[in-house]
Amino acid sequence: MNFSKKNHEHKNKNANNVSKKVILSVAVIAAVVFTSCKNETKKETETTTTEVSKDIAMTDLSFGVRGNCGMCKNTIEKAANGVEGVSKATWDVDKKKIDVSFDDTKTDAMAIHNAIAASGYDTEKVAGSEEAYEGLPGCCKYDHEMAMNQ
Ligand SMILES: [Cu+2]
Repeated sequence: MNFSKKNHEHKNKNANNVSKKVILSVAVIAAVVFTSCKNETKKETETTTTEVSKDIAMTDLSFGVRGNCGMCKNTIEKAANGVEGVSKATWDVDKKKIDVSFDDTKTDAMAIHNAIAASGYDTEKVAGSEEAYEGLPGCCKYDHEMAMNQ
């Protein structure tokens, strides 16, 4: 009788250990699942953000901008990219032309023309700032008669 009771207690203790292990495993799995869910949620948020920015209607525009060289390209593109809402600006040194993409809820074509002109460069609509032109390196002092959109 005594022996049998002791054996029974021993069994109970084993059962307790087993359930503790099970609980611990479940907790670990839950933590892993929770962590990966968190990561997935974060990824989904990022994806959504990308989709939203794709959904925003981007306006593509090309117009003439005078300039000579790679340094001009840097200055012109930096000026255009500095306008809030502009996502892409590529000036072509041979064609004397810039391609820009911008969010037309944030800016417009004239703001981009003005920003480029302020950096010293003539666009087909706005003459470049003379003061900024004076500050350009010698190689960048382009001819104001230069044909644009070549
Ligand atoms: Cu230049």
